[in-house]
Amino acid sequence: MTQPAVEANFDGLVGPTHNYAGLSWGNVASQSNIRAESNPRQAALQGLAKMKALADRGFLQGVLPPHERPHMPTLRALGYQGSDQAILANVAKADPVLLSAVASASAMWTANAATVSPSADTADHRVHFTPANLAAKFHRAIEPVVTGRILRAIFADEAYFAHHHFLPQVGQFGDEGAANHTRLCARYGDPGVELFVYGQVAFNDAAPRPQTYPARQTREACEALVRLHKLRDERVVLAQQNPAAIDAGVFHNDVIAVGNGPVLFYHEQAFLEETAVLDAIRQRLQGTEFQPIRVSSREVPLADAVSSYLFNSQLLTHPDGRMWLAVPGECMATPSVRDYLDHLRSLGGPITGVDVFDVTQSMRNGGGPACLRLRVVLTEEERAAMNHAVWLDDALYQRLVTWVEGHYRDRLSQADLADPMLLDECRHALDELTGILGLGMVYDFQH
Ligand code: SUG
Repeated sequence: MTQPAVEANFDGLVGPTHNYAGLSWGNVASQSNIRAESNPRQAALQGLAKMKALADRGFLQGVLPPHERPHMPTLRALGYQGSDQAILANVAKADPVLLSAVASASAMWTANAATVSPSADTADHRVHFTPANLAAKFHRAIEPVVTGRILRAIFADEAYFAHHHFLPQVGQFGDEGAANHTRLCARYGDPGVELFVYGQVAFNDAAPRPQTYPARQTREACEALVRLHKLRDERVVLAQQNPAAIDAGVFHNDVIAVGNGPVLFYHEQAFLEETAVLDAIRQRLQGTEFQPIRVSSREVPLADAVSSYLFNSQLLTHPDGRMWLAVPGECMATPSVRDYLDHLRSLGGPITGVDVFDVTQSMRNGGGPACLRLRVVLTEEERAAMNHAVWLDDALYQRLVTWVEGHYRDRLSQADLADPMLLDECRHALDELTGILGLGMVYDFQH
């Protein structure tokens, strides 16, 4: 007996240290904006505006908090000693790249926070969460501990929610979370097909893999997630990403494909074995009609898909049943993509509306609308059992805008990351935020 469920989107609130450090080899935008000045206040307000617009449209919208940055416990674990002030001065001099890494606001991209399996798919009928280990990049590998604490603080009731430790933090089990995971289903509350996409098979040197850029997710990690989340094999598809796409800058599958309900919107160069992937999904969806929407390279060249982030859009089902695509503004500045979106709207379904969002501050680091959100499908009982303070309504939106305006700087350079005042500002802001969101003490500095 399936229970009705809804999909909630939990967006990462951009942190006060949002900056451009060029830390992500393989992510073209991060590389091209290295050392540009950022505007953390504008970044956070852009993210909040997107959340508010989607909440106003009737979508269920939650908020996940930023992490504490610069992360002093990481610097201490690496041997830096003395007061926070002395450590910041020393690391800025000795290793400015390390300082940028521990100061990154990258936890904002919550599509990389965790993999989430709804209770309709799991053998014990609980919602399963595994924080992503983000082993491929040092600045991201320091996220999963606090991500785990935050998810437990929000989804605390073990009768409904199961939390796993993140996978071993080595490349062979590299896991980037929901960015490489899509769920296809008829209605959200029905058992779905979980599609896991990996960039390489770690324990087989002969298997195809990208030549230039790293494949961050492995098949071995996907297989572990399937076991941990107690998914039924006949409801799971494991697919390899096209290595050539990774080498063209598609560092996560959500830069080239997005699924929702029975629809998979994808570029023809997304998968290594396109036909086999589609066949497997179709077969496992059983009675449900699978609706792939394939975009060809002739319609949208791969380079345009990467620069516009067309596929990093949010594909959402409105409570009235219509499907919406929430695209980044960069799509409108890319002629092939703009033309394609006109064509898509003229098809008369399944995607009936397109909304454009300005998230340029995040886009300059390679994070589009879909990177900024973690999807969690929840039944009514599960919603009743969780922390309600994280739902974005008018009051929380106003409160968070005031909070951002009171605590965030409007310009930040790499040199500013060593400013001890920034560390203090960040701690004050986050201490207040845990109160607003009812999270308790999730940060190291609070202990
Ligand atoms: O991991 N960028 C992030 C972007 C993550 C996008 N997420 C999804 N596609 N779901 C990354 O590459 C850049 C940070 C810097 O260079 O300052 C960064 O971490």
